[in-house]
Parts: sequence; structure tokens; C-alpha cells
Amino acid sequence: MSGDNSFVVVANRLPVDLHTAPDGTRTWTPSPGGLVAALSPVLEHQQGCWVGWPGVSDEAPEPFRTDAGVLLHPVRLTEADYEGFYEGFSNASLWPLYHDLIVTPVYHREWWSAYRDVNLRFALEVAEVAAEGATVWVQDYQLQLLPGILRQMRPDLRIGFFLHIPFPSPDLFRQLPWRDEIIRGLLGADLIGFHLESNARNFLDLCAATEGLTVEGNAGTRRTDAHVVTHDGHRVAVGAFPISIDAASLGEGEEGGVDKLRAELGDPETVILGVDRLDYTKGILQRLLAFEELLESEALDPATTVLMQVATPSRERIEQYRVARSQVEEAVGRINGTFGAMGRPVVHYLHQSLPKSELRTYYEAADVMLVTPFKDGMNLVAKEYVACHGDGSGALVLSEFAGAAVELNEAHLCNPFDLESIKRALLTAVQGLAGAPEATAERMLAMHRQVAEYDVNRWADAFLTSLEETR
Ligand code: ADQ
Repeated sequence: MSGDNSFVVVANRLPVDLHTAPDGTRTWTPSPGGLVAALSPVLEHQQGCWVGWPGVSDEAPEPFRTDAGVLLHPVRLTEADYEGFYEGFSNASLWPLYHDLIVTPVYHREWWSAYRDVNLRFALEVAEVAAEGATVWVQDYQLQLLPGILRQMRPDLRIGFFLHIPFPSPDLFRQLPWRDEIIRGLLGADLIGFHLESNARNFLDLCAATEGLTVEGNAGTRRTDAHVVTHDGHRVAVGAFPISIDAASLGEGEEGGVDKLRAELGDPETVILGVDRLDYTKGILQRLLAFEELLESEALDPATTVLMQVATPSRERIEQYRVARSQVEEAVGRINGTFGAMGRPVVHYLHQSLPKSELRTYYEAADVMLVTPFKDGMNLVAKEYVACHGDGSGALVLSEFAGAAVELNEAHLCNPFDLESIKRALLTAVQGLAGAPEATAERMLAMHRQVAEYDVNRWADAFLTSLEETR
């Protein structure tokens, strides 16, 4: 069983959106995103294949090629698969466990069984499309069993795995009832990549404490000095590959857009911005509470300060996401009720997904960007903001617990579990804009250089080169 694709990317989602026209005709159009932008050149060059779920239950259109020649290969998931595999095991068991138990993970045998089934189904599809000796790059926590299953089916393949979320400490990971199966699944890969060396170390420590596995070397960045050797002699390279952004995907920005937006906001002196998926890991409520306390203590003036919060709807059928949303919306209402004026809210809140070009205008208009996750694999929003401030304007408040803090250490770092720490960082950032403009600009320019040099192409290149080296 083998196909003719020498390069295959596998991810939970296909990089396409389904559009239904008024007359009922349905078309699939490629959706732009960081991962798609990063992988497109390689996929196009090799006329590669992307295997994934098309985003709607019980639908699996025929495989089709994009204009650039990339083959999109849909995997069909039923509504029950979606509930057990995606909402259940991936997002109510693994997601909270890997984000250090910000909420309590729920473990259900039926969810695990759906996760196993769906991973097997993905493996069957990949085995069908991949050419002899092909390179297969598996993405993220939804597909951790895939490398192991695939290696058994197709030992000829070169398999890379990249985890987009943090990898927890061994003590936390060991809670997982199916920990051995997950470790075995991952170790089917030839290369396992994490964002940070600390994530890679957690994984290596876990392997070192697992019977039958030997660990050699230490985790490095964009290198694979570390290896795990399994009892049957399979060598798995392990390394850190910090992901980044494709600045071009943010577009050019509308001429005069920033002035227009600031005018719409009532020409405030200070615009503060938050942009996130509405997820309890992102610390949106905490940043609102910090802002509220600064207004209460009159450290910030509601007449001259505005906070914009854009939150993309996300995983809305999961209880903890519903709770997170209602807490955020209650806080927005309370702050505006207390500190706003008619026709002049102090918090502008959108629960919407925006086009990248509009997001760019928001980034450019913001004097201070607030990125305060309790835990985040990387956080691309922080890097997107920095990419839009190549002139040295603006300031970034960044959680120590975002992966991005390792590279963007010129940000105003804060501990999101400590309201005083968020308040201090926000106030220092606001005051620095007027009080220490040169130092503020230097910090932003240093971060901008980092993001410009280590962009998403460097990430994909580094990973794929390391994967080739395992051959
Ligand atoms: P996410 O948790 O989704 O990603 P993040 O890295 O910040 O978090 O990426 C979010 C992306 O969505 C950004 O590109 C941003 O522009 C976009 N976005 C957010 N809100 C939006 C809105 N309202 N409208 C339009 N676009 C919006 C996961 C991990 C991260 C890791 C990435 C990549 O949780 O830690 O950085 O994968 O590996």
C-alpha cells in the first residue's frame, strides 16, 4: 500500500474552509494561516499532500489539488468522533493536562477509545497517500499515536512529529491513564520537535524514567543533540524548534487605518490591546481584572485610556470554555458600567474572528499589547505584534509562561497568576512610552530583529533539515 506523495503533512485540520453559496453549491478554499504559510513553499515545491479533517462532521469531499499544486486529502470524522476524539480526549483531557492543570482534566475511557480510532484512521489515510520512503510530518497533540501506528504500517517512511503546545513535567504527565501508549506513539517518529528546550527536557526526563528507554545527550535549539533509544534499537532525535510567524501573511495594513481606528475609539492617549482565542489558558480575565484595579486606583485614567480585547470564538461546546467566556463578558460589562460613559466604553470587546489585515491595523494602533497566558506553547500573537512595530513604537507586556518569553525577553515580563505583577508590567509599559521613549524603542527594535530573523521559514527549514539528517 503506497501512494505517490514524497512529502506529506498531517494535521487535525485541513488548511481549507468550506463555503456554501446561496444556491447551495459548496466549494473548499484554502485558508491562510501561519502553519499553512510556513509549509506551503515546501508542499508546493514537492507537490506534496496535506491530510486532515475538513472541519465539518460526516463530510469528506474527494481529494483535490489547490492552484499551487498541493494535494488536499480530507479525512472523514463523524459527529461522535468529533465529540470523543476532538472535544473530549484532545481538548478536555490532553489540553488541560499539558497546560499544567489550569483546569482539571477529565479522563473517559470512551474518549480515549475514540482518540485511538481516529489516530488509526489518519494513519490508514497517510499510508495510502505516502510514496515509498516519503517524509511525513505529523502536527500536534491530537495525533500523538500516529507516528507509532504509521511506523508499524510503513517502516519505510521518515516520520517527524511537532508538538505545538507545551509538554508537561513528568510528574504531571504520569497522571494520564494512557501514558505508556502516548509515549510509545510519539516514539514511532524519527524526530520529535518541541517549541522550547524545557519542553524537550520534560519529555527526555520522562523517557529516562521509563523502563526500556535510554536517553542520550541534552536538548538543544534547532539541533538534535538528544536521542531516545527504544528497546528495539529505534533512535529518536529530540530537539527544540521555536515556531514563529510569516510577517508577510499579515498583509500591508490599510493606508490611514490606524488614525481612523483611533478616531473611532475617541482619540485616546493610550490604546491597550489583547488578541486571543477565547481560551482559559490565555489569562484574558486576569488582564481585565488588572486593568480594572488600575482604573480603580486612578493609576490609569478612563478618559484617556482604552482597552481593546478581540477574542476568537473557540471550542464553545466545552463547559470550561463557556465558563471562561461568561467570566470575561461579565468583567467587560462591569468595567464599562463603572468607568465608561455613554457612547464611550473603556473596554471595546469583540467576540469574533477578524481578517488578518484588520488585525494588523489593531496591532499597529496599539500602544501596549497585553499577552498574559497562564501557559502557552509559543504565542504567535506576541510575535505578530512585534512584527508590526519595526519602527520601534509600542510596548509588549508578556507572560513569563508563554513560550515566546524565551526569545522576547525584552518585553515587560509578568506573572499572570499575580495581579500585582500584571499591573506593574502594564503601568511600566504605559509610563515608559512617554517617560523613556528611547529605551522603549530599543526594546521593541531588539524584539523586532529577533522575529524578523527567526521567521516561520527558519522554523520549517530547521525541522525538516534535522529530520533529513536522521536518514
Ligand atoms: P493558539 O493557542 O491558537 O496556537 P497563538 O500562537 O497565539 O495561539 O496563535 C493564534 C493565531 O490566531 C494567531 O496567528 C492570531 O493572529 C490568530 N488570531 C487570534 N485571534 C484572532 C482573531 N480574533 N481574528 C483572527 N485571527 C486571530 C497554538 C498554541 C500556541 C502556539 C501555536 C503555534 O496554543 O502556543 O504558539 O499553536 O504553534
